[in-house]
Amino acid sequence: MLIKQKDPILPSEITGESIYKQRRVFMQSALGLAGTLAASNVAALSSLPQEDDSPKYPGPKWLQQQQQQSISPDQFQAKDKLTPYKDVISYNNFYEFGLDKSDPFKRAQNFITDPWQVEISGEVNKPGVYNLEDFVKPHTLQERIYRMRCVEAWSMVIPWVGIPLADVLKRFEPTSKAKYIEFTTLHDPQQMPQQGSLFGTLDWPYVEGLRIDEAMNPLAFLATGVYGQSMPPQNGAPLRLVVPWKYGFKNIKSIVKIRFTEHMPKNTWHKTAPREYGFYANVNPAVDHPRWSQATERRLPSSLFSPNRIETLPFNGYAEEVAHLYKNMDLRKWI
Ligand SMILES: Nc1nc2c(c(=O)[nH]1)N[C@H]1C(S)=C(S)[C@@H](COP(=O)(O)O)O[C@H]1N2
Ligand SMILES: [Mo]
Repeated sequence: MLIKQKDPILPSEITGESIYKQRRVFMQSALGLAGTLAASNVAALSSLPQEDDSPKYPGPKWLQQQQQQSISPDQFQAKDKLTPYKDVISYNNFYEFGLDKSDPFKRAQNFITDPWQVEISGEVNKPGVYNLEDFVKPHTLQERIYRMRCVEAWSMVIPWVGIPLADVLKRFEPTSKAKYIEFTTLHDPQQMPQQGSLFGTLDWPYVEGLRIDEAMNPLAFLATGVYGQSMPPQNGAPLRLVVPWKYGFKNIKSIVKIRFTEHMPKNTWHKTAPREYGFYANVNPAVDHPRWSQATERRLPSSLFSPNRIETLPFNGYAEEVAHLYKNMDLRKWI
């Protein structure tokens, strides 16, 4: 990955984080009322941190309604301090919109994410093209607070909204030949300037994959939003993968295709630099990237004077949940 020796732009001057936390406590107690939300509570649920002037992304009506009906905080709630909303939406990797961390925020604001369809194909009994609404509606939205560790050695803590990947995949009835899942990002050079660039960066569209047992692990998540609302375009609206024990590049954005396959998919970064990036990409402080150490990370927000460098944990701190998936594998080889 192209590493920029720069400090993150927009270090958090104002954060909406404390208000957000209060709201979450409120939300949990409101949800405790066995679904009897008064209209006033519903209004409170949909309100976002007011002191933060960062843009909000309302998303489609049906999703707003679903968010207001219920977002259940489930068991996966990292205790780490949340990365402020401002940083989550303005320090991004989304190469389709440019290579600088600030490019996605600057260039993705008009990205059309509604209507949206997802094509399901390959080794399944129920292939088809589904409207995002039909894809998401059958599920209860959950909130999960996960650490996200980029392979470039920075990290964030993000409150995602979304649905468990396993629940979604099972609906399409995978056949016994489905050994891997392949995900593909939208290809639309009209909207994604870097896809039309003559200075080819990546082989578009962006592709990622998981082994089926990884995809079925309870941690694997399909996110439709952050901070209690719909996904900002720069974060991969309207649907992106979140696999928190793996390096950030596995978390493919703006998904339009999910294919069940017998063979290991060729993921974009592995194709681009096979000696530097593998298929598995499990966070591993013991195996350095050929060009830098993976032993520590900069936890955002971080600056020159306050780098906030912390130790990187095996499987990004999720070993208990996922280490068993790799027990017979040499993780120095299978990077
Ligand atoms: N389609 C697509 N998905 C992508 C990327 C990308 O360039 N294109 N970048 C990846 C990388 S390297 C990281 S670290 C995360 C960043 O997610 P965030 O911008 O929401 O923090 O998205 C991942 N998903
Ligand atoms: Mo990344």
